[in-house]
Amino acid sequence: MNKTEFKQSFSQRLAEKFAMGVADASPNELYQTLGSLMTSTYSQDWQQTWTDYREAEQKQVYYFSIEFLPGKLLKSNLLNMGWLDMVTEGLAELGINLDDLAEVEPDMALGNGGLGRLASCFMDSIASMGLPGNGNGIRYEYGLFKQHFVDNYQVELPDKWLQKGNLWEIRKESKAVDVRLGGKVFMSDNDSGNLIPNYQGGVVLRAVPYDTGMVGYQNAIVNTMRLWSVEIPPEEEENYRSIEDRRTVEDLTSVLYPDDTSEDGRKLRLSQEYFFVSAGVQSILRYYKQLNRSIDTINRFIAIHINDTHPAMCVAEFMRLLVDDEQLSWERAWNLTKEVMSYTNHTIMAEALEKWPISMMGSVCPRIYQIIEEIDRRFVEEMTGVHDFDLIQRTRIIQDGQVHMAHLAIIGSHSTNGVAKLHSDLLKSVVLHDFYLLYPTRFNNKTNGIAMRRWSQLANPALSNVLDKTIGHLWREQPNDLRLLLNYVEDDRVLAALAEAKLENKKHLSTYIHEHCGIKVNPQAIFDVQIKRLHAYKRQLLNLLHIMKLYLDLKENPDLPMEPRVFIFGAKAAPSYHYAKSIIKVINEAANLINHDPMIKDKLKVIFLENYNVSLAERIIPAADVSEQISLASKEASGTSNMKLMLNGAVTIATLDGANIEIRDAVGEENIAIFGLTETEVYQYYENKNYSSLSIYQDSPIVQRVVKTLIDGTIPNIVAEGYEIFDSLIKYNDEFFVLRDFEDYCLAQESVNKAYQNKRHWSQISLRNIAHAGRFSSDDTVQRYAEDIWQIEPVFAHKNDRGVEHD
Ligand code: F55
Repeated sequence: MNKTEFKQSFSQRLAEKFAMGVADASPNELYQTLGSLMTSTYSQDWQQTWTDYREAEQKQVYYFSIEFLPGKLLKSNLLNMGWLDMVTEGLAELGINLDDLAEVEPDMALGNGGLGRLASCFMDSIASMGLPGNGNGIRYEYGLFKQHFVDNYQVELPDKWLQKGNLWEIRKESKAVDVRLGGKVFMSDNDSGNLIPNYQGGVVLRAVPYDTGMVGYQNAIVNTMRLWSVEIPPEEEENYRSIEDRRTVEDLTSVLYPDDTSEDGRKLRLSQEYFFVSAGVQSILRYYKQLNRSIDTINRFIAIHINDTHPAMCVAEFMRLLVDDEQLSWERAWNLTKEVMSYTNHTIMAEALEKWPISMMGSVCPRIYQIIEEIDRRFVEEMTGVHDFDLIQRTRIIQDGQVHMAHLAIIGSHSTNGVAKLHSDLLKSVVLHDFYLLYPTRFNNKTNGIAMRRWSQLANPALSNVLDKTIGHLWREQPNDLRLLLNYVEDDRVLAALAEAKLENKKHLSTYIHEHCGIKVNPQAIFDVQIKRLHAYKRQLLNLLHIMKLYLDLKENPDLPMEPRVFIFGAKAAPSYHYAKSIIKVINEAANLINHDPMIKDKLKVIFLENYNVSLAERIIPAADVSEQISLASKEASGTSNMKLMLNGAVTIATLDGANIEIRDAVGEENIAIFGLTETEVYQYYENKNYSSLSIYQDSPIVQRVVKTLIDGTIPNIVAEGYEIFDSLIKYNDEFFVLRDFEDYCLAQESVNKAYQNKRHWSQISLRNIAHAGRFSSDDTVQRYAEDIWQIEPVFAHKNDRGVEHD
């Protein structure tokens, strides 16, 4: 389609859908029109992709994730369709600004943070690499809560993202499957002497899939993200007369759990897990059976990926279908299951390792529980005599009345991976060490990556232009080409152009800040950014304490030589995470104090932006000068905002944690500010039990001075919160070593301050960060999953083998 044709089709579609001309239509009507033109166009490729995969009988991967966080789809689909420029110009000629339409689209926020966003980056990359892969998840009626600040406290509001409909999804009623929940199960022999389950009681619910096209980057591939929604089967209507009965069903796919570490043990969450696992696995098997292949070869056609432990019941559900329905022997079914399944671990925080009481699992999915018991029994039997008793007891699935989901995922799969080098090493040496002894070859690393297209081309057109002019446009397809930038590290024109693009982005963000917080910030100041979920281990508190130090220093000496700084936060706290919410309150009150102190002028500003989400990330990241990656070493599995910020030219202040280490290796010591304890030092403290935050506090006047601001009235309106945080640091011995790292952090901050004084030098550091960011492309990450774990190939490769051309 060319621009003229587009304009014509667009006006025609608008007339058909809304009986209107451009002049009368609202942004929403224009958005709906454009969206419908897009979906009807890529639908042909979508259908063709399905057909190609089926006809080529290609091995496909199904990425099971209880969260997906795609954000807005309009512009990324336009980009991937190859339509972005044409549509931007065409609409402009019709007097329409594409960005106004993009504003209308609600963020699709079916995830909490890093894990969900990673799943969506992978969906984009899998399609863009032409790999046969599908997402499988839950279509939550309400996404992650919307965050408001009232009296500087976080308040949560529901995210009714489907209110105006969702034009990207297709409801596929004909692909629905039934999922059984609750009741009891008894095994008995059937006529041919096979054991079969007899179910009594419980409910049968309908899982209806809503498919969203995952448009590959200009390659005519459209993969599928399938999200399941619960319904009452029409034939069961009479059993659900009361509103209450109906609500129990509807609740199942109603809300995303807003907690990103600890499971609060609710039965509903476990039911959600089984619901999307069962629906997904059943629909995969139904598809496979259409191929008319022996069930014994299913491992050559299907791979199932378990994204964190939430879908770990895939192991048992797959066994159930092979053993109960397909009548395979346990041994045959078990070997196939292990070959099909693979698992990614995303955390080392002990409290986030999922466990379910056996009574609860027995009541939600009794047959699954039986199967897990049998897997556990056979595991113990197989290991007995080979490994020592204690090791077996520590690694078995069922322990102390609980089902350990990570154990199920590891035992029932052929691959367990971590998400950054350090994290994968810690899995082997500490967190999952016992399993490493049992299955050394199952463990591997897959460092996370990011969808370069969204986080550079879409989010940062100013930088993209400079890159095109400097190194050509091949980096858009081959992010490793960004290295060509290194040839310009001494080129003043390029350095100035990069600085100019950054300033432009900072001006845009300043406008947004002014509109949303009523605060004027100076775009020439250092924009220092920490954007991630609010968690004690991520140490937003460390950032705050340093800000308070700067504030006190400035109060003492208003002429302190210091580059003006704007500290920008974006973070949601889980609604039940009291401590994290206190940190938000305290940062907000400190911000209020500092921003309105006439002595401080514009040397220091603190901005906490409300409702951090994917769209806000796309505004903040291109404007960042400094990237705060300051988790306690060993606690952040990888981090991915670190990669996004680096790609956009921000300089990282980091501990040696997660993927920060790989960023340091990529850019070199001189282009990153590293500080703090190493993971080894942290573990030494644990071993020797000799950390004392109190002695640090007593020995360091500066630590004392800063920490006291929490309780001495310096920051107004935080009596309870101030004491709570003060106590966490002093009385409860500072679990995340904030005080231990404080002075080193201040030194790192000072080195950043110094470096910024020399603008040319700063631009050079920034350039080197951009130049080395290509290695964190999720295209490469999924390629490694495809080769090492899933054993899948791009559809083109397969077709070429058979001499079929792809158009
Ligand atoms: C969500 C729900 C539960 Cl119950 C547990 C965890 C989560 C979750 O969102 N975890 C999460 O985001 N983990 C993060 O995964 C990222 C992608 O691998 C990592 O970069 C990050 O370090 C890790 O914290």
